[in-house]
Amino acid sequence: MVWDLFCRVVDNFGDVGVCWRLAAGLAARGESVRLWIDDASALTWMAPRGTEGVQPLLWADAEHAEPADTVIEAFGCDPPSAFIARMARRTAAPVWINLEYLSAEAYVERSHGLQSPQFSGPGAGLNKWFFYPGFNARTGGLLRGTSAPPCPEHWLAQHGWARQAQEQVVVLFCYDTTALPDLLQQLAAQPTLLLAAPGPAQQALSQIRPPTGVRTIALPWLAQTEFDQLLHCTDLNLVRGEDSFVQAQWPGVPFIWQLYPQADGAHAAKLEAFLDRFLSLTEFVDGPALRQAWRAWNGLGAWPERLPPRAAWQQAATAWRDSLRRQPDLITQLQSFVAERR
Ligand code: TRH
Repeated sequence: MVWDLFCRVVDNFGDVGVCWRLAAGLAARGESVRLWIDDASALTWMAPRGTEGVQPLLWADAEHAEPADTVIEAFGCDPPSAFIARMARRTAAPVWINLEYLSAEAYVERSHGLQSPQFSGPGAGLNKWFFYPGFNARTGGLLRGTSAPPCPEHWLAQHGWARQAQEQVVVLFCYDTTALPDLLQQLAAQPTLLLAAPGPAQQALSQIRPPTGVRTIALPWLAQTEFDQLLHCTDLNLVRGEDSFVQAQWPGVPFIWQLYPQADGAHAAKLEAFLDRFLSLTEFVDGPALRQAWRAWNGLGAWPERLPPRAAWQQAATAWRDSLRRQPDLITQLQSFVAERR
């Protein structure tokens, strides 16, 4: 089956990251994907070799294309109106889905799977379905990488990131933050190898001297499959936005999430909603310290005196991962959702 997937890059790499992961995941299950994207530049490092079954195409060229059986717009990105008009003219209307942003808030369960009949505009007569990713069976589930097994032996060393004796390995992928010195102080309680992603993480590190015991390496942009693998080879992952946050939940390794900051402060409620779920499911006794650390990392409070003890935190991350594995992943759910509506 052919899927049309529309992706508009607003900023950063989450739009392209989610769309590429979805497209590659569908292709890995035998689907054919036309990825209509307005700025494919990040794909040069994120997916340098592409993948069979996914065809990246210029957004503007969709104006003249014939719609396929399924049309997905990521994050309400509004496909070109000429394309939507052609969808409405098709004898069998395509299944049209809006893939929404991820949140653990309660509205997601209420909104997942709702339809929005189109009464006016180029798509009049069509139905658009809302598909919400999420953390339980009443949502559309989560995207998983197509590869990334547990860390292969010597993987870090092969990349030049070998850990030295006693070192913990920490990935740092973040936005601008004033909380970095506090984080580094906490990490320095143990010898640490900090692997910093390009962008704000490396810029911030270039302006401070890390405390004794913290060794830093600046990473290049990695292909998405390599980045996924890296998250499985570490002791702690600091991730951001949407897609790296989801992928940091699969290894069963402690993670700290920096949310995409929203001017109206909506990210604060999003953070609490996720932690409420995580802490209640895992019954993590050091929940208050974890919550305080996450809030602090997001500029929403002061650092706790210490990070949660690593063994218990690790156990909680694994329990959480196991619970997520018990629900069908997003692509499985999307395929059934579409099949039921065709
Ligand atoms: O880049 P982001 O901050 O994206 C953001 C958020 O998604 C935010 O919610 C959204 O509103 C905004 O974009 C538009 O973080 P995110 O979501 O983790 O996306 C990063 C992608 O980059 C993810 O797919 C992982 C990938 N990546 C690599 O492939 N290689 C790398 O080396 C790194 C660091 C990331």
